Amino acid sequence: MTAEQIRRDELRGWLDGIAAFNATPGEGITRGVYTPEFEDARRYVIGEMKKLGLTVREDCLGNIFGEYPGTDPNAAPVWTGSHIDTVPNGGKYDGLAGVFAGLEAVAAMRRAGVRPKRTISVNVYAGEEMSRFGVCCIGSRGLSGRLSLTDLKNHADPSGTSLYDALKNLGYAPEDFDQTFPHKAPIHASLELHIEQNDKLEKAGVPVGIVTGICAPTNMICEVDGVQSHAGGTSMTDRRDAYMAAAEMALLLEELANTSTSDYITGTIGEITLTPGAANVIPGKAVFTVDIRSVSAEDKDELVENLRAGMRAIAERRGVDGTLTPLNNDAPLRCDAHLSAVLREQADALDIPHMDLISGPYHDSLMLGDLAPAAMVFIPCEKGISHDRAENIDDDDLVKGTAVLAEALAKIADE
Ligand code: HGY
Ligand code: MN
Ligand code: MN
Repeated sequence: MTAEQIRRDELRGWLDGIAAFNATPGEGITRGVYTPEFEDARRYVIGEMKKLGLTVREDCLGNIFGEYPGTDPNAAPVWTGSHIDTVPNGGKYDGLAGVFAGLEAVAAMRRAGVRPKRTISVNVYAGEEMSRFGVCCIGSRGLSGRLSLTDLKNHADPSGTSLYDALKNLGYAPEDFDQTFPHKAPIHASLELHIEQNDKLEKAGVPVGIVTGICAPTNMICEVDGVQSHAGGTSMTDRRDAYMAAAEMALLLEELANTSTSDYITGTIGEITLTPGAANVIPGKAVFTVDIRSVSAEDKDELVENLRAGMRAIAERRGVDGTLTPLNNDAPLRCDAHLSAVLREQADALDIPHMDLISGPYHDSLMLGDLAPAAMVFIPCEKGISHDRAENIDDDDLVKGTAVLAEALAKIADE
């Protein structure tokens, strides 16, 4: 499949078509996992898979498997695909580019009469983004064995609805969880196309990136308990201000990430809630999220340890209580060297420039690396913007990335 054989308009049509399933029209894309928009988007993808003649399977977490059968049904399959859920007010391409690139890759094979030995399954993994249930990569985490039935029952959204009950209410059968997860049949390889979500490819003027390593998240919730009191009646020396303590802890996180010697490490606080949340009341409580990423587990663990110690010292000095509760602490993934070499060879054969890079964002491939050798191919996104309504791609880059993915899938599926 050369780039000319990849249908640019079909890819654009799918990306625009699925964008209709959105809770915030005109304000970016909001399609949280297990919401009505998500379920509509799942039905849309299943419909497009069936139009391509794929055999479609689903599981009780809402993962979808669109299978392009190989000539040897007993050979371990090759997986590709990504996610269709989004962050609030996010973009049109995070995850989606990989799902539709996978569909077009197998469609191009079918049009070219290419039927490899191994079945190629184009997958949609449910709930890749950090969800309202406080867990990310739900579908791929389940497949990899890092999620249990107990987790389904323990993870709940702010209304107190457990992930288990949310699945039941939608007609899934989470009671079958242990029969399905972790995925037991062997997988030969996993390849995922994704937008870079950074600006290295764009700055280098290169249309394709080969991912050498995927950073992994450590997500935690920090609760600071101080003393709620009057904003005017309490002197500055008498305060036990939960927010100011949280703010100092936030600056500590930033300083630790900035001064780390790691190849790639980030620290982010994306959400904070103050109680009671009134302009003339010193907050008695602050609850905030901590998101730490690194391509090195050791560097991440070291930052977490230094953060814990620093937070304790801040809490002591300010007379507040602080707790740091871990949600997940995932291991980074070094992408498979052989699969990455095949991707580079196919890009060279297609005369498509490429470069290696690390992925700061995590992806479903991080979990799938537990099941099979995994590799990723990136395409640029405009100014590196992602997780924002301004997220944008050049369709020519998506066509090139899809051609590289298609050629690599066909070759790997014939191994
Ligand atoms: O947050 C991430 O890295 C991914 O986009 N969910
Ligand atoms: Mn994302
Ligand atoms: Mn993504």
